[in-house]
Amino acid sequence: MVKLDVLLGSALTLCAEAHTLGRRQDAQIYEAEDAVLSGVTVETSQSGYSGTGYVGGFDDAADKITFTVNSDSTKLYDLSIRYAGIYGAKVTTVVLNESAKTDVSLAETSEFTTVAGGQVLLNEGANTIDIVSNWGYYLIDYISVSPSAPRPPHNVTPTLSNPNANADATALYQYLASIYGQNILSGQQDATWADWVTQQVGKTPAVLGVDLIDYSPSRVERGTTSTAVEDAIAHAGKGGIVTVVWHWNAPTGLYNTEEEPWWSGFYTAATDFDIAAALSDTTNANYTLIIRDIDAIAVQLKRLQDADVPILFRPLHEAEGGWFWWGAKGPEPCKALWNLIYDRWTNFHGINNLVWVWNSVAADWYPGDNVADVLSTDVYATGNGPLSAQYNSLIDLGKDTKLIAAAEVGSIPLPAQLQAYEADWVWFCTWGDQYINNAEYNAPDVLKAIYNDEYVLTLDEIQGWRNASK
Ligand SMILES: *[C@@H]1O[C@H](CO)[C@@H](O)[C@H](O)[C@H]1NC(C)=O
Ligand SMILES: *[C@@H]1O[C@H](CO)[C@@H](O)[C@H](O)[C@H]1NC(C)=O
Ligand SMILES: [Ca+2]
Repeated sequence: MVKLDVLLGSALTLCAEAHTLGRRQDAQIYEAEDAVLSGVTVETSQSGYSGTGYVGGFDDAADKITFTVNSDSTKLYDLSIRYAGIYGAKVTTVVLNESAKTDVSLAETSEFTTVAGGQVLLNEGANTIDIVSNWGYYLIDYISVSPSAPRPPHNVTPTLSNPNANADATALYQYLASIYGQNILSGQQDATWADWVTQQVGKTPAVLGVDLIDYSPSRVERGTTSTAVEDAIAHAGKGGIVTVVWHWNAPTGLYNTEEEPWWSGFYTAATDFDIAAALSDTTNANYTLIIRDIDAIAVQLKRLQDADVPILFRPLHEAEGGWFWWGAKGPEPCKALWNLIYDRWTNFHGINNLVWVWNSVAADWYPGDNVADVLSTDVYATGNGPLSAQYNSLIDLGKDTKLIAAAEVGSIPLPAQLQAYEADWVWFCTWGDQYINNAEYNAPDVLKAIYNDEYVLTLDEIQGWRNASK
């Protein structure tokens, strides 16, 4: 169901050039043409390179450049990549010492330009940094590293964006703020997979993720039922925290073909529903259907509110990827839809148990500090890395005034790396099926070690969280 999230989710790493540029000091440059090349070649036809050339020919998954980078002590560095994206927007993978991986988006460019590649923790002596193909078809001029400046203290907004937020939501937000930078909450999507985690590692995730997908009217009218609300209430009853996503099946315009069945109707590819057209005129029949759907989900949110369950609520997720219809027409209609749902649920329906979780990284998609409480992104890289490039991009997006969450992951970040990189994700939520139950993403011993690490909070360790920050 999230296959496309996986293929394209990695593209969510967006450039945080300002972040790196602001911090750059003593940059050491490593020319690609002087590094160890595997399956790639030195070229010179694209002008503007540094040194004696650049490296191209990333056309095979295993193609890579291996840089040997020296450090005089163990410390954190900001990595930059100088590249040209003359064949369009691509993604590359940065691999530190053959283990920690970070996916970095390379926007389309007509000339060489520099992009932030996140941070790398280099040990004293020689370290290796690989630039591995991933989407391929880009040109690499050099990489550079410069010691990271220490992260200044966070400056998290003390109150929720909704002035009428209820005591449950406020307590949840204050609890999250109280652990921010000290711990990470463990999380798992889907009650079945949360149970699986409990059986495998002997610890239960603190956060349960549920999906309101099957309450979408265009699915209900085709016979779907859901226990997402019951699952959420049950987890809250055990002292847990709940996060909610909504794969909103388009209200109408589902192709419903063999390739694009009605139950894929949240994908852009499965519907011709046009969010920009629907929002352009409030008397339009499709605007009415949008409202119908928002109101249908309000019924479910109210059940949670009535059960005193506050929610980390993440609608319109991964919008900037464009693979879901709410992001298919660019940032403006998406932001308008966000403002509409925010207003309708809070002000019209009086739903005040929500902590609003925004899930895109790019600044032009961000609806604003006044309608978001947590910034988040979804990352499906393997390697259990700290996802520091994405974390730093979200710090920049919210100017470090918002909590930051890894709302969907494949590979869970290693706690030691999170601390070393100061990547203070306040929770992670692993997706189900092959992401949690697959050694490629999370080896069984690694999963056990993560869930038993002191830095990682599990259900037993968050009991009484409502009163913890009072
Ligand atoms: C990376 O690998 C090199 C060589 O194996 C080793 O000397 C270095 O300590 C490693 N660095 C990290 C951060 O693991
Ligand atoms: C509503 O959306 C459907 C599906 O995209 C489209 O066929 C129809 O023309 C739209 N209706 C209006 C009034 O725009
Ligand atoms: Ca070069």
